[in-house]
Amino acid sequence: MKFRILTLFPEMFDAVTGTSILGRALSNQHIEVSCDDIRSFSKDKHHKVDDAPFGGGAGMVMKVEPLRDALNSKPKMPNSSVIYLTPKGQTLTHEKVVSLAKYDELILVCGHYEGVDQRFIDRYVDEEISIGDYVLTGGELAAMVIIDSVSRMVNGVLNNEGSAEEESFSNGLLEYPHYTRPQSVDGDEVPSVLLSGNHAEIEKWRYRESVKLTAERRPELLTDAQKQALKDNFIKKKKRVEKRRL
Ligand code: 4GX
Repeated sequence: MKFRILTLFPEMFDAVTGTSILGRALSNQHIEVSCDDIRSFSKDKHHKVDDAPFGGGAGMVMKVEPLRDALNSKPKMPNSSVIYLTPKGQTLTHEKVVSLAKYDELILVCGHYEGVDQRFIDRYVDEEISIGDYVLTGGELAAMVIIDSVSRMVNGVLNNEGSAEEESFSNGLLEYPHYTRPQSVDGDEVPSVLLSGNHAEIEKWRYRESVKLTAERRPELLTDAQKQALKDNFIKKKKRVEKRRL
């Protein structure tokens, strides 16, 4: 997977290229990250990349020509998508991340100021994506969220086989809680089922914890079947309590 970024602040991307899992993915050539500095494509003597909005109003708008020339400075791969990061875009979800991972190249356009001239978006952008309903100072951090989340869906990037599948959202649920050594810390114990060695019971416990947590925090993620299972369980428990009382 190749990520190509059009930005006014290429040095910001050192944050994702130098470290940890993405650093290794780069050295292993599972992913590739390159930046094109939009300012270096300005033909203006002051390297101007923005101008006042037609119609008036506050702030500045990024000009078409430097963005266009930066984009056209390299050939696109055949299976690529040009993405503009903006709060107006489709909100990023796990499903969207998975579908973006199918491209060979993602070209990420990072805007600043009040945004970019609409004519650049209309002519060159394939899709607009938002990473959430809040406003950043520029598109760079949003582009890094795309790079990070899409990279881990690329084969070979995560070394522990299957772990991208096993976690939150791949099964549509929030993840069950995790524990590690020591077995007791400050009087807080690990749930005993996890020490039992009974893998079928452990799997059941984890699934139930996932469903319980999702019901508490993100009930909208539960399927009708999962909600029904929770209700059935609740009724069963109530009946057990009633039986004990008799
Ligand atoms: N998810 N930003 C884009 C420039 C801008 C301003 C106004 C269009 C209209 C963001 C987000 C985000 C900050 C990137 C403003 N573009 N990007 N930038 N939320 O907040 O992706």
